[in-house]
Amino acid sequence: MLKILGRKTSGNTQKVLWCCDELGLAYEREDYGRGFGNNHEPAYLALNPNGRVPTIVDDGFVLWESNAIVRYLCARHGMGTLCPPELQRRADMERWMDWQQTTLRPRFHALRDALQNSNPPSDAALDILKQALDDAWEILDAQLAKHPFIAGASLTMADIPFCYIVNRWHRLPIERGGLTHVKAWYDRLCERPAFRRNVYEVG
Ligand SMILES: N[C@@H](CCC(=O)N[C@@H](CS)C(=O)NCC(=O)O)C(=O)O
Repeated sequence: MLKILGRKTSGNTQKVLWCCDELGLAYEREDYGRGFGNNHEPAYLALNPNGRVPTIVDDGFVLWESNAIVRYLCARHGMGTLCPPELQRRADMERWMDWQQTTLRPRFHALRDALQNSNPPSDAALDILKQALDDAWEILDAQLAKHPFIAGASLTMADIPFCYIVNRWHRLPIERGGLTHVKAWYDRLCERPAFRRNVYEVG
């Protein structure tokens, strides 16, 4: 059976848990990572030398990097639903998945870390971080103006990696003006039981 190693409070693990739930996959999950203190033990490092979560083991096949795991699971179990068979449709979705990791994620973490810092930066510095994140959200907002989900009319693997960021961004103590399409998309995600179970209710 598919095994998922990672604490459920980890945003990157939430991508994999939500994905499995949307696909209706059975799996076993074991707690690894912050608080559990076992992700730097030799047995875990032998699977994932980064000592980060999540890692999956699927019939002996070991994979780490959350977005690579989502791609793998969707291609294996969601061909024609979460993963399209057409190469160009798939490349379009993978582009958004990469953009989540390389563009949105660092800007979100920069703002959130600054807000949570016991010695927070000045308002002007916070405004710069917030603007950088809003600039990225604007790009996604324009995409979501075209259709209800990132890559079309229904949920696909393109949406999955955004789960924890859009959820946690809605909980930051900041003004979230505009971005109406991002907000409507988040409301749409929150209507999905699998999203609520694995992301919204965990935080
Ligand atoms: N690029 C990796 C990042 C993995 C990562 O940084 N995971 C965090 C949790 S979201 C982690 O392992 N933190 C340390 C810990 O939980 O002990 C991925 O997407 O899987």
